[in-house]
Amino acid sequence: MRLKPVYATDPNLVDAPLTEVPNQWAPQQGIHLYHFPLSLDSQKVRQGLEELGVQWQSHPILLSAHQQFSPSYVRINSRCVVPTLVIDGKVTTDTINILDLLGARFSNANQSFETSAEEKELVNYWVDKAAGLFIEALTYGHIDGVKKPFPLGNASDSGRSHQDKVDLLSGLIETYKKDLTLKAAYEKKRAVIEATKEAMVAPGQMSAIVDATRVELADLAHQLAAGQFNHGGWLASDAFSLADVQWGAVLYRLQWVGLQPLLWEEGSIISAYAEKLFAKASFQTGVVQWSRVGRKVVLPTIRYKLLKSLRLKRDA
Ligand SMILES: N[C@@H](CCC(=O)N[C@@H](CS)C(=O)NCC(=O)O)C(=O)O
Repeated sequence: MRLKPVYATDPNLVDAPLTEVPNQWAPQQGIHLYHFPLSLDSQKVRQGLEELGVQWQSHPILLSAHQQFSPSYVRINSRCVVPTLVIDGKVTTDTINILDLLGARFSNANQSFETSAEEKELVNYWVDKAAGLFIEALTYGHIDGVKKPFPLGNASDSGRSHQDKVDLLSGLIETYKKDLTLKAAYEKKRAVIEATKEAMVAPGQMSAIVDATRVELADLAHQLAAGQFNHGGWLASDAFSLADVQWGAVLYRLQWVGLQPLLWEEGSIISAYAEKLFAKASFQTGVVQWSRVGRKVVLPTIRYKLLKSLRLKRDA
């Protein structure tokens, strides 16, 4: 039974994270983030950038229009996922890896994410725990009694959106069969999506994933009560850390998809922690302001699709 995302459990199925790898297809100057407004991992990295006070250029990759599969993007991130960070033509992938790099490069300026050596171990433990939650399944999978918000409502249809991606990738593998780099990226991605879909639709899977998540949240409540949070600090340290960046986006997502009543009690220590996380200016700028679905996702997607069809008509 699969209870965690492929990226957290199967390093052999996905391309290894890149750290500052020169890439001729990437912008050669400045700090650039390729991201999707509603993506959980993009939310984490945007908050990290805000927290560190880093100026960055935004490149939205519309997952709603499957832009993560466009050849120009796949040449930068062969995992076909967001986010991707580019600094002066050098590519860094994988959310945990990107946040570590940002912390190492930019934390001196304002001491953000600085934790003691003992705290660091605990911070990493809670970073990995958040990254191991199967948020993709909880977001898209059908859960009895839970009505997903717009625009997810339709996608929560027993793996239909994942099957659409598998079909699209099969077409791309055929189209790009002579470009071995693209072909390999699409084949790997198709295998990841097939494994993810299976983990959402097989009988009993979704309820097992909900139960496993509830256990993790009980651990979270325990740590909050026993650790620094109870003394005016944060999850794993006195100062705000990368563990808090991870959990802020996670709790916000679980609330948004209507899972809070199944996972933690209203008014509990988790709610108090969530409130403190969501009140941070970096969270408001990096996460909340990008969550306006109409303006940030629906309109850009319509615009992109219209332009694409106009271009196709013109070329015909
Ligand atoms: N944690 C991995 C995976 C990231 C990931 O799964 N990103 C999602 C959005 S949060 C995505 O791009 N999904 C698009 C797709 O799988 O087609 C990483 O940071 O590289």
